This record gives sequence, structure tokens and C-alpha cells, in this order.
Amino acid sequence: MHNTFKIMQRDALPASDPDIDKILSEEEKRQQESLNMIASENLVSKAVLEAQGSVLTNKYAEGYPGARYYGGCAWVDRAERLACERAKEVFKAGHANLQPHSGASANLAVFFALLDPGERILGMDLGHGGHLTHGSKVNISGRYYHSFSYGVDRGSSLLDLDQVRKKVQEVKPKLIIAGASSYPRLIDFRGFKDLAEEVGAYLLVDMAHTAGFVAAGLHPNPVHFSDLVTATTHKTFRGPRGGLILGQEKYASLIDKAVFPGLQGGPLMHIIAAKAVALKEAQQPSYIKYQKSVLNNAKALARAMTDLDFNLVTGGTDTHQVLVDLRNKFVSGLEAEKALEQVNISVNKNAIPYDPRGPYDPSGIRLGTPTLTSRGMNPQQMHEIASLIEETLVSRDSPEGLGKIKQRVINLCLEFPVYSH
Ligand code: DSN
Repeated sequence: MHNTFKIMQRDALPASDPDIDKILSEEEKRQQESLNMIASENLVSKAVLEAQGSVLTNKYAEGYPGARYYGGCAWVDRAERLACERAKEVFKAGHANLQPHSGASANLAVFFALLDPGERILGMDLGHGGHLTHGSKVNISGRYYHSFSYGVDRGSSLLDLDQVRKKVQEVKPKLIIAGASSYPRLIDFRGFKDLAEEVGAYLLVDMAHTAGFVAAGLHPNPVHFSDLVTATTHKTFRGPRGGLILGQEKYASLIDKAVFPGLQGGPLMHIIAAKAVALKEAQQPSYIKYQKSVLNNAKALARAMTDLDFNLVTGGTDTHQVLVDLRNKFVSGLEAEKALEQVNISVNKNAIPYDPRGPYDPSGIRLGTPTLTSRGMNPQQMHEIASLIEETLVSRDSPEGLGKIKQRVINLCLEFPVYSH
């Protein structure tokens, strides 16, 4: 007899595939009973889940609305048109492509549209908070293009555009990528545009982590002045797993051709419909309230961690992320991640800028507030969670101590159930 805990009712699966049904139940229980502080994750609405788990998965629709390689596309055409129109409204963009399966493929489509193999790109160093797809040598972006990187200031851990300018002038890239995976501060995308103009480069802004704040009008919108903007739809934006590309109308045909037939085959129409649902949610007043709470919670968490003598990279946050340098706590990022996992707190180990340790066991952890906020938590819980983190690290060698903390974590989670509305 397996665990029967369920968030979503399933009719056919329990009998047809009890193994997978059990895995889903266990994962639902894990999500219900864990504090998910992975900064790149969130909790989508039931409406998004329903669109995502719909019959649209049955449909092939290579091409674009009105110009498909398959018959029977009338309804999926409507879904994709709605998604594109809503994306253009939400982000005030001239053009939107909702087909990228992920942020990684959205970025690759932009490179494919604008560059020839071997041309120069300049992105943020992965070890300083950049992303694999911004030119890392182990990624296609660093193998097919001639990639260079800029970093953050050694003293402040902040991006200093004067230092970036030196790199831009030295490299003279054809494309500059602005945007980060673990950088807790606002990025001056407008400043990056000025740097790009100085050398005649394109500017790609990858706002995967902060798209929710841009959609809510809480962070400056880079769509107006960048050449192209990519994002994922599943992080702060709180939609289904996937990517999108936004840009001025003049790039429409280049981008559409790069995504299909350049890079991808059939679009995932169930995901595109779910993106449309999330985009509609992003137009509701409650969405702005939600995104404000994500930011307030991150600030509260940063304050509480600082009060407990944790060192924060850059000293605080303007986003949903809090990047903790653990060196003064004499625990590594991997040890912290493992200890926290034992008490049902999910975080990821993370490099800090100029990290003296290696990438598999770096000196930091990255914390995020989007999922906690989606559960309805507020600054009071952020203080409680900071204490739980501190106590876990102190008690990491005591199974009994960790057991007690885990029970407190579960109790807190059950006060803020997932999918309670
Ligand atoms: N893996 C994502 C993150 O955690 O930031 C980026 O792709």
C-alpha cells in the first residue's frame, strides 16, 4: 500500500501506472512538507497546471499560427495567438515568441538569429553569477561562438559598468548578454545598452530570474531599449516551465525563423496554453501584490540572516535572491545544502564571486522567496526560517537535533499549505 497523499486528483494513473502515481504522490508530499527556497522555482496556479496537463499535448503544430505544417490547428492557433498578444501587452513588446522550450533554447535561438559561428559574445562569468548559456566553455554558447566574460567587482561583488566597459572595449563583441542566474541586485540594463552602442554590439537581456518583477512594473522594463530579451516563464514569473523571446517588431521574422525551423521542432502547445494562462494572471492586481511580497520577503530574509551573523554577497538584495557566503560559519555550500535537505529546506549550493572553493562544493548557498511567497508566507515567517537555517547548520552533526528542526519545518509548511485556494 503506497502513500496516497494527493494535491491534484488523478483518475486513470493510479491503476494504469502505480509506480509513476506513487512518485507523483511522494513529490506532492515533498512539496507540501518542504520549504522550497530554490530561487529559480515557484508554485504555479491550478489553472496553469490544468492547461499544462491538457489534450493540447496531443497536437502537432510545427510553424506559427495561420502557417502550420499540419491540419487541425484552429484551436491551438488561437491559444498561441492569445499567448503572444498577452506577452506583448504584459511586457510592452513589439514581438513575442512563446515557443522556446526553455530559457536555454531561447538564448540559443537569439544567438542563431544574430550571429555566425565563431563571432564574439560577452556575458557574465558563470562563477560570478552568470549563466551556462551566456558563453560558458562547456555549453554550446561557448563552443560555437567565441566567448568572453565580465565579472563583478572584487571588493563589493557588484557589477561595475566601468569595469565592464573595459572588457567591452577590449573584446569588441558582436553581442553582449546582460542578466544573471545568481546576482541579488538590480542590473543596469540601460547602462549595458550604452556600452553595446559604443562598440556597435547587439544587447541581449536575459531576465529569466526577474521577469515577474518586470511584468508587475516593479523592475525597469528592458524590452524598450534592448535588441532582444529572453526569459523563462517558470521562475518569478510563476508560469509553466519554458522560455520566451521578446523584442522589437523588426526582429520578428529573424527570431521566429531561428526558433522554428532553426532550432526546435513541434511547439509544446499545452505549455504555450499554460503560458497564456500565466500571462493573464500577470495582468491581475493580485499579481503585483504577489511580486511586491516576493521582494519584501527577500529583504526580510536578508535582514534576518544578517542579524544572525551571516555574510550576504553584496550585503543584501533588490530581488528574490539572497546569496549567502558561508565562510565565516565554517561550513561549505554542499554541507549546508545537505544538512538543510535533511530538515526539508531546499536550497542550492552556489559559488560566491572569486570563490576559493570549487564549483561542486562552493562557499555559498542561494536562497529565494518566490515559492514561500506563493504559499502565503510573509516577513514573520522569513525571520523564523532564517533561525531554522542557522539552527540546522549548528546542529548538522546531531541527528536528534535535525529531527526536531524537521518537525518544526513540517509544522510551518502545514500552516501554509500548497494549493490551499
Ligand atoms: N538553473 C537555473 C537557476 O537555478 O538559476 C538557471 O537556468
